[in-house]
Amino acid sequence: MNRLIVSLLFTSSILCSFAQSLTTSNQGFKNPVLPGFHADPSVCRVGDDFYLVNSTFQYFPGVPVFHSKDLVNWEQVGNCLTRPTQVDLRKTDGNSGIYAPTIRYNNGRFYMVTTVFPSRRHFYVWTDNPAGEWSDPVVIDFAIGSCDPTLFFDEGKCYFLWKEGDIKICEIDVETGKQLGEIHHLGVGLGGRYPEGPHIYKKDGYYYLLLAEGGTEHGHHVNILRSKDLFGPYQSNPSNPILSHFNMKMQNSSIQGLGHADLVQAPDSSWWMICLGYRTSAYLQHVMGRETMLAPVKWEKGAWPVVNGDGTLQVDMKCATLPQVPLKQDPVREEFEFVKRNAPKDSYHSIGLPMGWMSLCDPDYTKYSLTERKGWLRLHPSTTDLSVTASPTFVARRQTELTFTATALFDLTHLEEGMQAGITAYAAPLNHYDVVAEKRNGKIFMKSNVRLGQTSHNEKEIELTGNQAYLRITSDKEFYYMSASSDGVNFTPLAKMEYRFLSTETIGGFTGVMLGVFAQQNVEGRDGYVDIDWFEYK
Ligand code: 6LW
Repeated sequence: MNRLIVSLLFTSSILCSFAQSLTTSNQGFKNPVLPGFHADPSVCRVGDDFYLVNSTFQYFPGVPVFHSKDLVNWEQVGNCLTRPTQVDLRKTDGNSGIYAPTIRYNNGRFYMVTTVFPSRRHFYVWTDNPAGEWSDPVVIDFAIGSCDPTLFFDEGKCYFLWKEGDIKICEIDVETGKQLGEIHHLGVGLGGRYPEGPHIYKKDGYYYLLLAEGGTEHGHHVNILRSKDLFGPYQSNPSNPILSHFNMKMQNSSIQGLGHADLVQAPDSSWWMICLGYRTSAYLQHVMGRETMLAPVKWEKGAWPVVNGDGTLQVDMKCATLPQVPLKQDPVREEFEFVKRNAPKDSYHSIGLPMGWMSLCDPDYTKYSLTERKGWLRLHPSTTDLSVTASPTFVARRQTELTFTATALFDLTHLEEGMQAGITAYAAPLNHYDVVAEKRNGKIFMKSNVRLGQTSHNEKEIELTGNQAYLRITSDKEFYYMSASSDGVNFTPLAKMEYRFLSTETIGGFTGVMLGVFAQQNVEGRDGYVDIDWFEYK
């Protein structure tokens, strides 16, 4: 009888997994797989689990950690840099802070190695649980300068690579970060601008060196070389570049700037490449920063890898995928319920904000509360203005689509005279479009504020009726539109401003527009504050 039950159970489990494989689509996906400002992606696999990290520059917490079972559907499970003792981001901006990270796994430990600017110090943190807290930094003290470090584990040894003029490599003691052995030079790829983002893979008796060249603009592309000896000399793939949109075929693609890639093999032995790219809008400019893209790779034994057939990728990818495991979608309306995490007091995670929300530089956690009024985000204003390169009272999530509507509901009962609070499409301290509620002579006004370089302009303001303010920013790929309402139904247009003046091409730097809320005041020591009931993004 038992034998019969066991065989029935076994048969049913086979049928279930077969049925499951039929129900979850193995066909096609949309790029970017991580939309919005998710630059410099790096990926690794442990068993059936993929983990991916991105650069974050002046934003804190730094280096988000994403998890996936299929490389298409990703869930943010943590951040590598959550404590000010791990990294000093004071006064950093879109050209400094945390540059490209690499995530690797070895012997039960995850490692994330990166570089902090302006010191250009390379360091890594490690953990055995990527969704938890990561270690304090292990600083690489023998190599200061440039960026894009990576780790390569081979035959029980750990190698540290980085770009400093050319691509350099040396063995390190992974417990201490100390240099072991001499520094070897792996060249500059094929001689394109800015050889960077190196990674090494060992396959079929070769060491493969993958790197980006051309700079992270339209000329960006990826080359691969190989050698039988880890320290070279490396021979170039005759079919380089293996990934590029810098050609006539892709000159009109809505995705440009492909580069900074990493390769990973799936449990079914298929190979995949993640990389960065950006989606252009008007004037071939982009506002959302560099986003994470995915492409299939054909990598036969002893052959060179071929990315998606011809080294290009599309928004609508038609290729077969791994069995897709759809994830719970982010809520359209963030209700600011406190999220309990096993985090120490000095971790940003102790504030209880949902994953994906970030502040600037070195935030004062006491300015943010999800517990003083349950279900509301309370912001205590600071005298640090949004237009200062520091840490204003500000928290934001990425703009992930070209067109959107972002609305937040503010309770301004405790807004003091001279205080301001609002919603912002923030690209940089001197490049943001805001809808601001301000208390003046006992009355509350809602106004647009456009900050562009040395210019700050308030186009229009209306008086608030009551204490509940609905502040809104929408976009249509040409303009951002600022509007406000006292009842959440009738919105008064206040201003519109060109998309392009928040683009990377206009501002420079390496980040993308963030949509968030802020509070500021012109004098210290006031005990006013604002409460935000929800933030809706669709
Ligand atoms: C990063 C470099 C790059 O260090 O841009 O696109 C730099 N690639 O690899 C900043 O993201």
